[in-house]
Amino acid sequence: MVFGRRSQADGDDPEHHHHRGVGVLDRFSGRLGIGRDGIDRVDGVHDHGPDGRHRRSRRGVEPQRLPAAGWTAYDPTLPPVGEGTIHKATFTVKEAQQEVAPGVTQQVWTFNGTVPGTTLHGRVGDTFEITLVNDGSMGHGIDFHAGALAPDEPMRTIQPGESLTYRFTATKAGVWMYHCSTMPMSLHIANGMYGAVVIDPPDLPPVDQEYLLVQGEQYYGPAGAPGNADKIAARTPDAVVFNGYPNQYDRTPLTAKAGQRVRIWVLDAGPNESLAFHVVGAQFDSVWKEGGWLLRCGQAPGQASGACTKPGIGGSQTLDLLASQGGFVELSPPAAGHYSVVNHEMTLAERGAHGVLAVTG
Ligand SMILES: [Cu+2]
Repeated sequence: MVFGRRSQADGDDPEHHHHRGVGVLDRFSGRLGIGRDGIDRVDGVHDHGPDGRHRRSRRGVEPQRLPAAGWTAYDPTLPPVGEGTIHKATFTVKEAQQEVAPGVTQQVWTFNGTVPGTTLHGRVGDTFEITLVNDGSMGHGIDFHAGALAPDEPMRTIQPGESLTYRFTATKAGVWMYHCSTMPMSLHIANGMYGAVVIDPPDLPPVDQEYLLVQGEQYYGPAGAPGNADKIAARTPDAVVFNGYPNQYDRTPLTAKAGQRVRIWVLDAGPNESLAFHVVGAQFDSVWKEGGWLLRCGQAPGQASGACTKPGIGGSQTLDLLASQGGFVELSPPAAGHYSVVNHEMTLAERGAHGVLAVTG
């Protein structure tokens, strides 16, 4: 099954949305390093252009700024597995102007118009038949890590107006990256050409809340232009983001109830930075990384729910992922509160790889 979507929650009421966002950000302003006077503590001070006009800091997002009216968060909910074992989808490459951070508009390159691109979710053994259509202005291609095959033909670059069919069978579980296969890949990925294919392990128990966070990086070029290749080469991202937009889940948090079982799938799409995935106030009782359990909560035989009835002695604080790697963590928030979801490489959290899991009683 395929899904490409934006959350509709709050989408009809940007005013309400923004009010809620401001409150959440205020609550976490200290942690984000943003003072109430609006001065950006991430870089220390703003710099000023030669004409004396206030300019963006060279690096560091400005989370106190509001997104444009009508902005909605990328839906972090993992879409359900589709019916059947053969999943067909069209991935259309589109180059478009998008607000990639509050007050920052760039030309993004996308699969199906969103960053990350359409999420695919299936089971081990499923076959995916993807038609790639290049509606852009330059060559693009695609590489699905979820299937093993000779890359020569399916991963070839196609020119504007061309299409190809990419067929693979997902023989192994994982949260697999896909990305544009055209050089320079660092630029094509940084500009938004990445996404996830989630293939469930066969015995995965259901949980109460299941989310997917894909980390990406932003290297701003001039307004309305693609990303800056020099910044990419220097590995100096302006922002590091979950699901395409810095700090978006500070404004529109992930949600759960106290005691519920929460699974968060995470993928580090890079192109360059790593991800030390941590949830403030929580401990992971189960961690699955790159095809296997690092830690697993005891499950009673035939147990229908995902409840952790035989918790083990060991716990985990952080799932470590290099560019392209993925996995999931499971946790049960013990009480109502606001649990920050962060890249614990703190400089990257302060550049936007930060959100909130809002837990109610
Ligand atoms: Cu591309």
